[in-house]
Amino acid sequence: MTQTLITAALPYVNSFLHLGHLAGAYLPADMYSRFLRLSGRKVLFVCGSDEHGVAITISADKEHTTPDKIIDKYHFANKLAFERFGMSFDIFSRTSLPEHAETAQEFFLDWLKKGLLVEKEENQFYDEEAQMFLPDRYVEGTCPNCGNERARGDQCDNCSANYNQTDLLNPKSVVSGKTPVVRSTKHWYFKMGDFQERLEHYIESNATQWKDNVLQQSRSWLKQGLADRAATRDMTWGIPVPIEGAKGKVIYVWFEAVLGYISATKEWANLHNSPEEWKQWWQNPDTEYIAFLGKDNIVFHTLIFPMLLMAKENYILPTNVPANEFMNFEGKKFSKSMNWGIFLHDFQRDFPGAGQTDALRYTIAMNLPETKDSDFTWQDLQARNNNELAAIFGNFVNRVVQFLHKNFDEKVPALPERFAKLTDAWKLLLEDFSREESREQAQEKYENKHLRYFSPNDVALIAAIHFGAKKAAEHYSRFRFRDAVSETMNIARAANKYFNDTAPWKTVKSDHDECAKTLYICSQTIGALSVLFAPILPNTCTTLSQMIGVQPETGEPNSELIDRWSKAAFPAIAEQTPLASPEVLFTKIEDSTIAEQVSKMGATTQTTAEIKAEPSEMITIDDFKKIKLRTALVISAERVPKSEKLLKLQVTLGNETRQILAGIAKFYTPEEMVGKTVIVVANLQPAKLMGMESQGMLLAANTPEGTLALVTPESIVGAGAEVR
Ligand code: B3M
Ligand code: ZN
Repeated sequence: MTQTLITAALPYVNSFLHLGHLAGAYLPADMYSRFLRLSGRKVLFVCGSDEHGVAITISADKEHTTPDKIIDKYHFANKLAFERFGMSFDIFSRTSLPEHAETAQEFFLDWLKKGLLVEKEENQFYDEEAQMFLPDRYVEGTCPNCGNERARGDQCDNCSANYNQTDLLNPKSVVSGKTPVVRSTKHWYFKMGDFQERLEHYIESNATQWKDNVLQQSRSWLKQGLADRAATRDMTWGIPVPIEGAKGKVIYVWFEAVLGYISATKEWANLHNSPEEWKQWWQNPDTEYIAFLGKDNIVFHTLIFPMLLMAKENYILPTNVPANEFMNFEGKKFSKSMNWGIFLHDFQRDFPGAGQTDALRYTIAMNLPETKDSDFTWQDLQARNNNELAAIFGNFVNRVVQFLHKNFDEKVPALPERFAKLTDAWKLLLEDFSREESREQAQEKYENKHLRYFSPNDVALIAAIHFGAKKAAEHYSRFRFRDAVSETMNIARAANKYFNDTAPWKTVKSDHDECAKTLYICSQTIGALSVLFAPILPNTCTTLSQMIGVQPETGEPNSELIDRWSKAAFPAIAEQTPLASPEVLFTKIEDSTIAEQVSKMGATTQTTAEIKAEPSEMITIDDFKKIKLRTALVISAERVPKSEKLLKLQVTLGNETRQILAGIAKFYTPEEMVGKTVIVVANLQPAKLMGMESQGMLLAANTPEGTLALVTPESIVGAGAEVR
């Protein structure tokens, strides 16, 4: 295959982008696109806003506005935030465009013509007060499978079970809060079962290439058997069902949003005055198609979307769907309502520098949830920025550029007569390396073979670049982005070691020719790093290229199809190239900056004045010391019959077990509690509740929404630890 189509899941425009979105789908997709372009591959990188579905209408209700205003607010905000984050989309479209509706309706009519839709009357919840049928997210109730009391209409976030909304227990309308009635309504169901075998074959034919998490979810859906699934909804917001008798009904968002990748490509083709060119991507067997997304979107891209493409015929299918898991924030899931997480536009406001954006990219990339959930912390951002980007990469560049400014007339050194043929020898050395499997082998074999031109230190550094670039490429090709980034940073480490080991500050006096050669090699190394770091640090690599007087190449859209990656280890910067004035690539992030950000985490909207205790509430330190706070591990948990509020917990304080009745049943399920480490008041007089003894009290914070959030230690401390 000669070209690669890349899509990133179309974000719902119901809220701002946060760091979890970037880690789940967008940063990996951008790194992959840039890496391929830098490797000379023809790439089309497609994304856009997902503007239909109940996620939008719920958000509009919450913000007391209308869906069309909500989609504009978040579409443009997200588009700008993506641009500032360095996303190199070829097109960032939106599914509210007429071209998308045309595409979706064309597919729908094709399904009808091919007999893939069956009309069914179905029971659905109807809110008599709001006078509307209730789409899935408009109903909340108790999950029929696990008892989670905050389950949504069609899917339980707690146990991932899928069910018909009328199976929900104790249903409540999200619109009016009332109990809905059941009314019959007609919908068009897609006969997914017709594709069971083809999809099973499709999944298993990719099994050796796809990630386990993706295979597991896809296989479990197939194992349950693909039942008919409603492809329409009773809603006014969305793409109208294009047939008689379907007034007030729209195409179910997941049956049209994935078609948004195709309509976005059509928009791209039109913008390039080549309206038919979209077919060169979607209807061309020479296209490799990689779909990036988070784990909650997997089956819509491995089963639903392939099924719709199979139904239409002549379309390619995803070659790979390298879904990531979730990135949490400071140990907890992102929560807009609890102000827990970092919105991208907030980060960009507080850290506007291009290098700071790259520091965020690097920190996320080094901690991507590729096989399991991962965690973003402010401390990690500071450490990655200060101890790696600044202290390793930035330090090497700064020392070389400063040295060149001071000792080589602000230019890349000319090679002395003695080394006039150095680049020819460099070529031969790389040919030697290309016959070796590992850097260690190559270094040992050749460190004394080219002594006429290269010292063992020179060979070591050139080997680090050659094999580092090769390994990073292998990692990118297997969607192992963390490994690719680590491999690249190791090259910068080798470069720093080279500068130290060759000690040019000495040879500039003792052997100027040797010094010129050393700094020539350092200059070429900066050139190599400006290509190899580009997928991760596009802003820094642009600055770097300008500093060393070369054209920036960072894998932008419409790049020339030149394979710069595999040539990165070979000199690309001419002798005597004039240098621009040195710039600091990464400014140190101070503790105070991090402390300020940490203090904002989960902050309510209350001002500090409102929080200040009244004088009468003031206690002395001795008063406080009377309260015995301890960590406790929850070893069992169960509901209390006839109580909506209480959970009966057995907790251990290390050397003793206590029974505690806690009023948290509305916010935590028994399953969620077992294994949690909580903070308890251990010297509280025992109390009788519902005839049972409670021997202590858990600490929990009130949230702005009136829910409770347990107070837990931020790192593992065990049970019975004193809390002061
Ligand atoms: N908008 C889900 C999400 O934003 C959905 C992805 C659509 S990809 C076609 O998480
Ligand atoms: Zn459940």
